[in-house]
Amino acid sequence: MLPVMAEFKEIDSCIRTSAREHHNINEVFFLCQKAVTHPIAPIYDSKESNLKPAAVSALQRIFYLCDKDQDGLLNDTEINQFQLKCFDKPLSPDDLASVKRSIQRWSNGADSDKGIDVDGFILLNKMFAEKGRHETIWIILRKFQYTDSLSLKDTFLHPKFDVTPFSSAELSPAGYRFFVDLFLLHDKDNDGGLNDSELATLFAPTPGLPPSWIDSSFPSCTVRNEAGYITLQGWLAQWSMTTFEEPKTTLEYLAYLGFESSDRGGTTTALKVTKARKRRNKPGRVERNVFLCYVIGAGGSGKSSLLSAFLNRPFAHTYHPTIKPQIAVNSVELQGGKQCYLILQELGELEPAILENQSKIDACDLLCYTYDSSDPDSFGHIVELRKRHPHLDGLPAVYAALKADQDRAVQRTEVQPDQYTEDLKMPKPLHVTVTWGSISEFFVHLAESATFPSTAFPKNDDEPVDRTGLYMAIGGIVCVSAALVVVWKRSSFLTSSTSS
Ligand SMILES: Nc1nc2c(ncn2[C@@H]2O[C@H](COP(=O)(O)OP(=O)(O)OP(=O)(O)O)[C@@H](O)[C@H]2O)c(=O)[nH]1
Ligand SMILES: [Mg+2]
Repeated sequence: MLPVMAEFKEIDSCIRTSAREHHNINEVFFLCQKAVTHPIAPIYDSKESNLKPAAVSALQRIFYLCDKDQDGLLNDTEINQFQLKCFDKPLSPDDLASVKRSIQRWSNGADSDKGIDVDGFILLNKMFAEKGRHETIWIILRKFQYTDSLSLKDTFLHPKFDVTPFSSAELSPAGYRFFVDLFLLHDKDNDGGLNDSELATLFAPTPGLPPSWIDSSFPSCTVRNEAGYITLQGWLAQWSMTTFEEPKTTLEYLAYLGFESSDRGGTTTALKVTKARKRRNKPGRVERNVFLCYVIGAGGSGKSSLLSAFLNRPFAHTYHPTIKPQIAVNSVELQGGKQCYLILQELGELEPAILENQSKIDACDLLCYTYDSSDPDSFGHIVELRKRHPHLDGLPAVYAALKADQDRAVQRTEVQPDQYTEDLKMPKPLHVTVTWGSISEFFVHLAESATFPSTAFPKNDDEPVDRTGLYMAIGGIVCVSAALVVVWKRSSFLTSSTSS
């Protein structure tokens, strides 16, 4: 058999057996079974005497995930954690020393005192394959959720996670913690930003940046430092937005990046679903932390500049009309210190299509109508738009008169903006400009309006609501009723005095 086996490498094993003498009966069935449950062919190329490329890249990814401190080496603690995860038992110090010795011998004396590097790890697995212990490799691969064809299990990448209508997905505290730790681990130079190479190593165990990030020209859609590198604040804002818009992508990347929940609950424990939002103009706070706001208004009214200012970018005089929709996401601190994330989206050429799309409208938390207060032809766009899309009145809205640093022009509309909003029983347009530092207060106002949507709806006389929030509203009701009591008393006094 030996020459035959030497010629046909795909022969897994050969064993002498006899039914009459009951010799090696169990063994032959064991080998047959093993050939099926732990096949060598997908992981080892016997002709080349090498692990196959797909197996090598899976093992490299596993090495990377086990290298918790990202120093390029598995130290003793990391090796033990790996051993426990895969084989449910620790490695004895003697075994550990012998593993290291073998690697050292095979790799021509490379120093493995500090730990095992990725080449050593691959070499170790190659040794398993060569010694016929390839089931060990399969145990490792399967523990890390690989299928028999060496792809990651679909149920692992895409677990069941439903977002009910009128709800949204957000990161849970465990999810935020994971992304904070990941950022800090990869900011090797401690400059508070992830540069291109740091991002590349962070995304090494994944297929690369999520496609939607590339579409929204990441990282330009979120907060960056002076060098242009994404900051921790921007990183968390980016994941908040991804989770809001496509929770499946976040779940997929949590799996690729090695998220492990404390209670073995899987990647879905990093997410949560918000309460369904029913009547939008109901007074009170919406139980969400991530809000989507469409910024709509005439061309050149200053929408893109507003998005830039939201990301703390310096003001630019040059005008580049927006064609593709643009996004800016950042965190905002509400009055009282609570933090939320606001996604500002300028719709570009897709404005009519998005405003006609019911699911896009359902996903939107707030509209920000903008016009250029120095351009007499700017406000007309809002008037037209509201006429053309009457269903927009179902959304809370804020009116913004931009470029307040310039001379105010009389708008060529039938009614002037202040009167227009007053007729709608809406708060008057806020005059703001990105050239003043106080613009940040405007973003807080947007976030507050999304949080307390009833404040951004037409004022209802039966239910007086002030836009400074629910507490003010309650105060208002108390004041009105007190006034009514006084009036009633006076009139009853008058009637009683006249009758007497
Ligand atoms: N003085 C002044 N100029 C501003 C202000 N905001 C924007 N601009 C300028 O107005 C021009 C148009 O601004 P954009 O932000 O590109 O306008 P936009 O609404 O995004 O325009 P479209 O994308 O074409 O719809 C640019 O040249 C800006 O520099 C502001 O507050 N004050
Ligand atoms: Mg623009």
